[in-house]
Amino acid sequence: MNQIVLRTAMVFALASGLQSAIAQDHSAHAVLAAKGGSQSLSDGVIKKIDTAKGSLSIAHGEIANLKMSPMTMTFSAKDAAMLKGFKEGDKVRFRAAEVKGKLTIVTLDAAK
Ligand SMILES: [Cu+2]
Repeated sequence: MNQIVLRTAMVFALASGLQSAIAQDHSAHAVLAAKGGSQSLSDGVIKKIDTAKGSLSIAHGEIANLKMSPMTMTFSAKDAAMLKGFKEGDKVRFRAAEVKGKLTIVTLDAAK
């Protein structure tokens, strides 16, 4: 009798463990989907670049995620190393976000 109770308890434990694994899987998917949706890039042209300071000036198009109209402005790079290989006049696709109150380039790609 005790063994049956134990077995039943184990089956429940297994089943609920499986369910929480499935639930976690779903929430991971939701996070990925939300991330993908907010990763849209903006167009721009590099006007000035300071690889030592890790800052760059970009003549940018509309930045939807920051609700910003086209203009030329200076951004900080999230990481100075990400500016390697870029120069003034380069067309870029980038993502800017507010990081600790500063407008920061978090993604920078060469535009084709
Ligand atoms: Cu701007």
